[in-house]
Amino acid sequence: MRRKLVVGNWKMHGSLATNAELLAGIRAAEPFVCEAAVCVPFPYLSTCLLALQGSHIGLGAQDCSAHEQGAYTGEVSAAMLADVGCRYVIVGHSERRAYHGESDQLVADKAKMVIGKGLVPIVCVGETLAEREAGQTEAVVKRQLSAVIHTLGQCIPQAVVAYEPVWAIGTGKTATPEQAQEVHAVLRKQLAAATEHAGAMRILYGGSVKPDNAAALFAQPDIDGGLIGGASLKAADFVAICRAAL
Ligand code: G2H
Repeated sequence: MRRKLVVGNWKMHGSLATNAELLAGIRAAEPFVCEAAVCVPFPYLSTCLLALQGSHIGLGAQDCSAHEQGAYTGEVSAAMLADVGCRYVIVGHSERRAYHGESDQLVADKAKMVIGKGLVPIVCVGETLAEREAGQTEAVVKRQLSAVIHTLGQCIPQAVVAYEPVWAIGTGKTATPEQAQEVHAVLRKQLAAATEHAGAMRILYGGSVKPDNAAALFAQPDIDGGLIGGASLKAADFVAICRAAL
């Protein structure tokens, strides 16, 4: 039995004032049946951790360096994220792959670094609209996950996978529960070929998840929760999505 996980990905949104209000709103609705976490911008990690004291809501970051430490101006290491109290780190979000040219191997290296520091990587995979229309969805997500499987080796069960079809991100177009389940089943099968623990691994869906579509997505057998962007910025919406994850 996998406990569902709902993760807010705040992206580049928020301020000290709005973050405090948002977290207070979410905390007021605890406890949740699912596990919940928020992945916040780097400058707000420590204040959000303080705001979450005594809560079961986990804290995460949205990216990290693949390097251990050193002369990498502007980068943030996985060790630093562990040091400031993170539990999760999103790696390979399609916005990182698209705007920062992150390769499958770089994403896999980041995931390895995250695990090495005792944190949980949320590894994102997903196809673009052009790839879907060309019938390449399965090949693309398998290629992206394959790099992670090979790089993590025996550690693969320590990762969370997130399927985020790029055409559904922030567009209001959600994959239907059936479309999402189809890809999740492909990913589960690929994980099963690599580890006997695939049945215990969580595969999240991300891409325009809202209070009104969350329950149907989360009811699919291989969908173990969600990575939530826009709807995680409103406490009422994020809480409703957490409550839909049973
Ligand atoms: C996909 C998702 C969060 P949104 O990027 O990772 O964002 O829910 O706004 O589509």
